[in-house]
Amino acid sequence: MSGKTYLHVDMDAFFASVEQRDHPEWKGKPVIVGGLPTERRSVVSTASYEARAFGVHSAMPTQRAYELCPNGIYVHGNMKHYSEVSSKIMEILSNYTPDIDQISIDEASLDLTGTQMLFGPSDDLARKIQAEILTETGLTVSCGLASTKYLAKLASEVNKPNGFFMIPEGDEEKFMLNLPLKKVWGIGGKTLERMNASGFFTTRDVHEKPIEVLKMVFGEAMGTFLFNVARGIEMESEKKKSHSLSNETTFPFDIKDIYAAETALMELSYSLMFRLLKEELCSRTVFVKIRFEDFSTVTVQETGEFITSGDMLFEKAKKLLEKKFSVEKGIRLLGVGVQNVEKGLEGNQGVLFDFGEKKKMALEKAVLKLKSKHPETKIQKARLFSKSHFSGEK
Ligand code: TTP
Ligand code: MG
Repeated sequence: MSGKTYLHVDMDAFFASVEQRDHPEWKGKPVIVGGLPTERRSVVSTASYEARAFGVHSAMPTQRAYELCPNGIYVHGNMKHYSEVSSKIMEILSNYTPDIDQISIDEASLDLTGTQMLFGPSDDLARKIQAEILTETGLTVSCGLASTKYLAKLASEVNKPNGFFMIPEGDEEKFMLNLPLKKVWGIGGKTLERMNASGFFTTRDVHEKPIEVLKMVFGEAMGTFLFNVARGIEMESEKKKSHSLSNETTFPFDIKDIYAAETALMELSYSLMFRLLKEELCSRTVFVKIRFEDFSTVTVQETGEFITSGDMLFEKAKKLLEKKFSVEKGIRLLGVGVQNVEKGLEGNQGVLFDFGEKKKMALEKAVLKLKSKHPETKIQKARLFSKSHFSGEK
């Protein structure tokens, strides 16, 4: 097979574990981070494993959580604090490979291929990393090891919390065939319903069907995905073939302040731009996805000239956000993305970009280089706040 080794790292009940660490009297108790039960329409950001035993989980309305777990400890989250803890964890991880992909605030994928000469067998290293994170931060983490990024993520979920699972090379297909359909990452609730309705209940059911049948029943993209995933084949081309790239974040509280929303949007825009530059992709179509506190979701998009810098992406995204923002409706999730992605930023830039944009792009490329060499470096951009027409007080 590929000869590659990926380690997926995912902190256990991250926000709740940080709270339990900071308040030792809460250890072993059901802790629910998010809104308080008295706050109408608030939702659970995450719950400690003790609270999960009552059926409480992320994104559940806090009032429902309270019905299930009235003796739980309900606390507001502190994003800034969790980000700091996250940086510390990412710093530890980056000591073992420069090839690290931070997937979310508490998850990262490490390419450990070739590090065995330096650090020994990867399963030993995974356990060493778990121990180091525990010593340094007082938090537990679950790790998965496999020959693809995708399978390593699935492996990290097998023995959660404080778990470790390795899919030995050659066992990829066997692992997938024993995985319940709902655990297949990429099969959401709606797809699962559709699959069940068409008589697919296990990965084995998928595996038995020829690709043509899967494409016919589920469409070209989903059919191909299912065919590959049931075989444990890395969807190598998935990223390249996918015509959109996006970044989104769920807030621990619903955001009602435009400035906070714009700041989050800026971070999302910049990290998305880094990905575009890294993969040498370009696009003309920007979209912003907003999920409001009542879970209604809107996507607004606009097609224009090629996006050539993080600033440009952010400015466009900000305008789209402004179209849908309302102080009356808190924002639960915010995302920014690009569609109709094309290969070949390099080839296009000469004709498409003016000098100012070129300079900006060169700067961002330099920052990107620095970032990939030193993933621990936090590159932050001072935000020049341009007054938007409804930002009011600032
Ligand atoms: P997850 O890694 O999905 O969850 P977790 O770390 O709490 O639990 P697990 O042991 O299953 O990994 O998300 C990381 C953090 O992101 C989580 O602690 C809180 C936040 N989050 C939300 O705010 N809302 C959400 O809907 C989800 C899924 C996560
Ligand atoms: Mg986690």
